[in-house]
Amino acid sequence: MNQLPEFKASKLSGEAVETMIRTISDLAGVFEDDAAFRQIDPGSVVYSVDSYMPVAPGTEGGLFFGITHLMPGQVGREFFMTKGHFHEKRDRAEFYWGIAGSGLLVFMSAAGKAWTEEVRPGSLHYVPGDTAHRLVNTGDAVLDVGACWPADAGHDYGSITESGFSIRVMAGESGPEIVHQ
Ligand code: M6P
Ligand code: ZN
Repeated sequence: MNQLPEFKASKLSGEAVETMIRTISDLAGVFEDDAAFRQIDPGSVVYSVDSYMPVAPGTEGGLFFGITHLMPGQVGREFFMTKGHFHEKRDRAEFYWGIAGSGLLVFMSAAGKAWTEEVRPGSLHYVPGDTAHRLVNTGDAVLDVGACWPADAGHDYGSITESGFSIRVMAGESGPEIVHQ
């Protein structure tokens, strides 16, 4: 029998668990400060995602489970963040929950209205359908965040790649600042 996946502390393990790594070079065009971006080693890991996908992607009614490990860091004044996405099937929702570290979850409606929720150990976040979502690590430790999403949600990165989110999270004099675009 296959070893079942195990979720302990912030680690997801087991032979069915897949790991995806995103380096700074995978995030070209995401951060505002291009000069600062070019100074970072292209192979630097910004985040990894461990996922357990018990059914094939696209399976209606199925669920996926993942943990994102987002490194602390900045590109210029802007905090490290995930690419962020809408779901390909736009009405699909998702749960995120904070496990370790501190940060913000940025939401954006299809009309471009953005808002945030604070992510900390134990925080629970419902991402409604038709809403883009991105994690930002505003702390100095790894931000570990769990996620559960429908197997047929898919990822739509296109509109984010084109126009980004309507807010950015930057390091200010006295903590994180939300800058409207
Ligand atoms: C969470 C889930 C995944 C997503 C990952 C990284 O674990 O939402 O579906 O892939 O975060 O986010 P992104 O795909 O935006 O890089
Ligand atoms: Zn999602």
